[in-house]
Amino acid sequence: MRLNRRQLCLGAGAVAVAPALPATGAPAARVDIHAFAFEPAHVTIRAGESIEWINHDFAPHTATGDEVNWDTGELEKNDSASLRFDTPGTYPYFCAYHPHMRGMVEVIS
Ligand SMILES: [Cu+2]
Repeated sequence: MRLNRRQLCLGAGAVAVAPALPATGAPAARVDIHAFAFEPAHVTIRAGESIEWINHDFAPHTATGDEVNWDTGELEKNDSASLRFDTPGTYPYFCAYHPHMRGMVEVIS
C-alpha cells in the first residue's frame, strides 16, 4: 500500500497507536466499494487479520476510521489497499470524500 503525506501526519498526531497497520500476508476479508457503498458494510475478522478494500467506482474513495486514526489513503478506480487490525474492538469508518458512506470493522480475539 502507498503511504501518503496525510497518513504520515495522522500517524504522528494520533494519541494512541493506529489500530490499523499495513497488511502482512493475504487479507482475510474483502470489502468492495461499489455505487458509493461499502459491501459488505460490516466485516468481522480475527485480531491480526487484514481487510482489503477495492474501489470499483470511477469516483475516488477512502476507508477512514471515525477517529481519523487510520485510513486506506485515496483509492482511485480499481485501486486496493489492505490494512491489518491487531486489537479486538469495533472500528466504524467512513469515506473522507463522501461521509455518508459508512462501514464497520469488527475485530474479535
Ligand atoms: Cu467515497
